[in-house]
Amino acid sequence: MSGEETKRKGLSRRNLMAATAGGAFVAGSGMGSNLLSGALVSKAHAATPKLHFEPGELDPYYGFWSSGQTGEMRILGFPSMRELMRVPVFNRCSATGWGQTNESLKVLTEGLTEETKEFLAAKGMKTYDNGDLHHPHMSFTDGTYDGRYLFMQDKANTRVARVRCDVMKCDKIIEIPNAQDIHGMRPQKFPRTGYVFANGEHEAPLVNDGTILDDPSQYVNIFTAIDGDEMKVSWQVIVSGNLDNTDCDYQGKYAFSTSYNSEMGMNLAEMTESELDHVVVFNIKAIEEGVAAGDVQVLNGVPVIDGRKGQNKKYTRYIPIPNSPHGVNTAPDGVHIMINGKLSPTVSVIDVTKVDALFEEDADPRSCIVAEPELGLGPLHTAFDGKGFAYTTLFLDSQMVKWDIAKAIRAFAGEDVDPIVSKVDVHYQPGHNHTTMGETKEADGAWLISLNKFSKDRFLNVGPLKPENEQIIDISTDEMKVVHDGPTFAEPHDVCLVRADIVNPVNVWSRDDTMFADAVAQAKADGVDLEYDDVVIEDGDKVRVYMTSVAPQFGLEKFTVKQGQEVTVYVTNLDDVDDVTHGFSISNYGVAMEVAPQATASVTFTANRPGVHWFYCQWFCHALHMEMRGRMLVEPRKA
Ligand code: RUQ
Ligand code: CUA
Repeated sequence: MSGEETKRKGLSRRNLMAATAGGAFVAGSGMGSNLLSGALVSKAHAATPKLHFEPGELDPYYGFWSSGQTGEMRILGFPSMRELMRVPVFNRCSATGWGQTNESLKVLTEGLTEETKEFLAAKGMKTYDNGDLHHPHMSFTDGTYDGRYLFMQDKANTRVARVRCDVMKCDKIIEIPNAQDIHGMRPQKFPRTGYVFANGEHEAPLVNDGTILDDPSQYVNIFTAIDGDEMKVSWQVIVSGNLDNTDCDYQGKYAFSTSYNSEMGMNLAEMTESELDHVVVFNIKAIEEGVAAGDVQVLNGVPVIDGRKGQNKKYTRYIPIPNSPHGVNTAPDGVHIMINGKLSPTVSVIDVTKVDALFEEDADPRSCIVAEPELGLGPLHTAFDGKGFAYTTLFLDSQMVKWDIAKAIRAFAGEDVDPIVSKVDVHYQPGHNHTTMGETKEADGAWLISLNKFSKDRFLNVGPLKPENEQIIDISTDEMKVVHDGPTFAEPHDVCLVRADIVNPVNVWSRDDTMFADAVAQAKADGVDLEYDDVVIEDGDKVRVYMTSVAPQFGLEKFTVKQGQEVTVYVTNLDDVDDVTHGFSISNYGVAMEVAPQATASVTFTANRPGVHWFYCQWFCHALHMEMRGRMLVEPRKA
């Protein structure tokens, strides 16, 4: 139903929304028992779902957002765009103490290679302080989100992280050896995750120890399969050309990665020289067999397969694609994979049922391409509504284009049909776009969001550094309509929009959670019961302070240490009530951490500043929150 039609019937979209407000949100289906007449109800199935939410009303979707160079993951309610939480991952967080608590430092350091640990130690660092998180994706079971984990990569320091969806905290970060700068990353969709596939974007010598320097002919790029349950690298593949984005099919057979630098150029002119770049197809089963058969070199403990052009054709195939392709997006129909052209105005459509044939001798590598519609300038990413339509961002045109996949296939076969349904301006320069559940077999077509790199004049001016802009688009009719502008800080590349019923976090920690297992073990060794005892244990140069907390009091009103001692404070939050989080901050010591209900958190520091230092709860928890404090007395070292 177009806007025109609705007006003719004297029923504006606003009225339609009002008529359905308060009713349960039913994605893309009939609006149920609303006030509309029977005739209008049947037409109303395509009406705009609810965008505005009353105070206290919950969103129908979670949005898990990346934050680019900020390095954290953000959780928003969608489509209200209310920011719910920031989950620190590769960054530091002043509020939660991520990067300073022992629990977070374990996550941030245990997955680093020995070489990186040594490099950082020489700089006086335990882990990196920055990250560049582009792509958050939820784990899958049978082709749809399963609410277990979120995986995400760090382009800046070649890492992959996992966030537990039960507590919404990062529990694993691993550095990917041999590869350089992980960009594209996707979890396996079928039968389950399983693997997390990760692309090394930047070219480097395979053993990058300085032996080879300015000799690009010896550079390679590495594709990595990570075991998402164990968070360990399973295997890697050396490829020709670089790797940008990746996605995989719904059969569990193939992964696909774009390469914009098939030239292996070292500067812009060289990287964009060739008219044709490629997509690499990874044959997962053949690679697993090759690894099992020992057709590998083992580098840094990882089996590495040679999948370069002209090598073992059973492992990889290279499909020529015009000019610097970027995004890879698998359609919910389970058949089509969209390769977004970037410098080419086209999207190349791969039919996965034709990919088996590519691995036969003398196969035409382009024989799996079943459409290549010309859509506009700068196609970067494509989203789907589960109804046969695709939505592609046009970076250079600052537009979203809606197109018909079946018509594009017919046009490619020679028929005179135009696959383009409509275009809408977005503001400005869109990168990723997303539909609700659109990266799964359960794509519901309720909403589309465009993640725009520039906001320019859309908001109050905040100086030379401007926010990005995220726009929600109504796709209930053929003509798309921008219905929401949302400024956002650096830089949400990507998001996954997950139906709320799939995600079920807990309200309080379980006392046997692995996150603070080390603290529990240390307490046990010290004969301390974390849930009852408030004690100070001196152990040579080390002091361990064990403290409970119940709003509005810490278990200790003071503790005394000697200047120069290494102090570890363990705080256990005994409050068993939703949302009663405490904090622990020591003034002028740079110490702060979050202690959520039923959690233990710990922090270690050297007491090198004598005097009276108040520790206080920095998380507002009670009417007497200000009084929730105590003293750390640091005795000066005797001269
Ligand atoms: S990439 S704007 Cu880092 Cu996801 Cu395409
Ligand atoms: Cu406890 Cu504020």
